[in-house]
Amino acid sequence: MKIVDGHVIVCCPGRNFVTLKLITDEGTYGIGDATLNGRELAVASYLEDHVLPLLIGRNPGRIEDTWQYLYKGAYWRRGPVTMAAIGAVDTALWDIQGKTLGVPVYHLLGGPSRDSVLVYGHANGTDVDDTLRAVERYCELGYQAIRVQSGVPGLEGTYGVGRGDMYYEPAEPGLPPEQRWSTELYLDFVPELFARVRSEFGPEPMFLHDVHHRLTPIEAARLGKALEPYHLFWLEDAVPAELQEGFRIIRQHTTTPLAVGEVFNTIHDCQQLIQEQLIDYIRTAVVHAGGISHLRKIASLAELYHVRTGCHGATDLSPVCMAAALHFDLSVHNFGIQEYMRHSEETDRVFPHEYTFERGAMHPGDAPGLGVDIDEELAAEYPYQRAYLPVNRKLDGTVHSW
Ligand code: KDG
Ligand code: MG
Repeated sequence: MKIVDGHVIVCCPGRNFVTLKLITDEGTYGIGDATLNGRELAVASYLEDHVLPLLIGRNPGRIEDTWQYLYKGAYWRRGPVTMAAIGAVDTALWDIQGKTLGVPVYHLLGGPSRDSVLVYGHANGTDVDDTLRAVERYCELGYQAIRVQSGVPGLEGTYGVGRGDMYYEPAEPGLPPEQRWSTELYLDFVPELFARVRSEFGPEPMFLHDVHHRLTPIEAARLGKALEPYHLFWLEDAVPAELQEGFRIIRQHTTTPLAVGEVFNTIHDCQQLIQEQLIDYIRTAVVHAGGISHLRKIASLAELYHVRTGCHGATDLSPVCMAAALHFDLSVHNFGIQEYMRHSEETDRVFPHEYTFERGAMHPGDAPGLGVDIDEELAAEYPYQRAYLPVNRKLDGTVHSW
């Protein structure tokens, strides 16, 4: 079998997505997500201009060889654009392989290690009462694990507080919006928020919180310690993770479990974090960390060190990535949890899929391949719209991590 054709589809059914489609001489095709929020066209060009010409004539069954060919063969390694492009090719090749053999991709990955995949949803509100109402609605929807984010009194626009109801979309059409930040106000507020959440909902639900890279290690240590009485499932992205050894400081001070990795692209970004057992959950995503093949290597390293997976699953990762993540999650032994920020109805219509949600858990379905498709005619009705993630500044105007 040979790859004879391929193209990139950029569409905006409520938000931008980049999708790679590879077609074989037997008529089978596979798809992969290549969406990099706010930098979508860079990956589209990388694929169209530099990668697609290399794939024509290749055997789609040579998944690992193609990965190595694109990674080592480019000479220029790593980075989000390169790795999203390689991730899209890898995902599409697993899809083709599953369809060719007539089995769901998880069967090719060793079969199911569990019956279904625990997911967490996103409760957010402009203040504590609003957030508590959102948590209640997620509990009613059957979620067992819920990420809790709330507006911080005194700050306009906080990470994780969405524009819509039960929905969170940070990218804005046009130029990047700016938000304001105060570490002091945030650190005073978050323990109060979780004290209220636990007192209203009791010990049972699993609660998560995302700091979104905004603290220094010692500030993160203080927050982790203050949150210990509320037994978080995890505290996410407590610090910007370029400095892996910075996590030692957090770890020395708190038993709150730590998660990180949604912006990582390779195993090299988390090697020290995993080997020194500085984290509990690794959040690398299929789309941004080189596809299913590379994620399995990260999971295997993590398994040795009691680190579990917790794949990123925000709305800016398309349903193609979501499907691929669910096949990975179902099969990998050291799975922890999967993020599930539900997509809009428009997005779901453009990407029909087999995956299902029931009582706080998901299943990828049993269709051959990934069990997800793209309706290209419908996608064409939603052309790309330039959009950016916000930029964050401290109250004195200094640029801060968003
Ligand atoms: O594009 C950025 C989003 O994916 C990110 O802000 C979402 O932090 C995020 C999360 O945990 O889902
Ligand atoms: Mg996050």
